[in-house]
Amino acid sequence: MAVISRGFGSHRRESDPDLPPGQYLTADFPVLSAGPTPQIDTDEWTFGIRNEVGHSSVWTWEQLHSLPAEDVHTDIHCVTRWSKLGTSWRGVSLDTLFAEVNTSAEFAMAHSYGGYTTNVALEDLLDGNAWIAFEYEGEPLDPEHGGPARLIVPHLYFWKSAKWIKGLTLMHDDEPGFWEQNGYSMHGDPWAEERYW
Ligand SMILES: Nc1nc2c(c(=O)[nH]1)N[C@H]1C(S)=C(S)[C@@H](COP(=O)(O)O)O[C@H]1N2
Ligand SMILES: [Mo]
Repeated sequence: MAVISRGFGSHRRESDPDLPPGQYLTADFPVLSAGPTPQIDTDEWTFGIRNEVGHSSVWTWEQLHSLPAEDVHTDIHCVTRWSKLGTSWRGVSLDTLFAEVNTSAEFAMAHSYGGYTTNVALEDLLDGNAWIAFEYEGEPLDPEHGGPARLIVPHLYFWKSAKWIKGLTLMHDDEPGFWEQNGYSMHGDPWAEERYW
């Protein structure tokens, strides 16, 4: 008779209901960056949202921190198949930032310091779905994980969560970002396994 030690093996973990199909659990926090880590001084950091008629709302680091921040407890899922459950972040909700933006656009292109881009639909950014995060597990966000601040859109695969976020450009029509031009899904829902096209 087989001896089953509960709580250690991969069986319990891989059948975890919080794990999307085709994902495995990891306890560490891998770094996935398409290029070098940019060094951005918070004195020079800004985040802007440019709407579809070219009007920009821009926040300095200080202005971002004058807005109400939220603690976010969430799972994250990378398309390379690792998932990490129960991560903790602190940041400003995109709903708070979009309160200052006039738009009828349906899509956004996220732009990062360093040149990375990724497209996200506004419905995936609003209604409590996305944040500009500047703390991870109670500490300032590590530069290699996107510090000083990154976008987090945790219900989509993690490539949509642009590190070193610089701004959003709003668009009526969806356009592919960096990985999307290289074959990744335009949407990226891990529960529907929207990995590649
Ligand atoms: N600016 C930027 N953001 C990025 C990336 C990148 O290369 N550059 N990689 C994406 C991918 S593919 C993943 S899985 C996550 C990885 O985040 P991490 O390095 O904090 O784990 O960041 C995403 N955001
Ligand atoms: Mo990724």
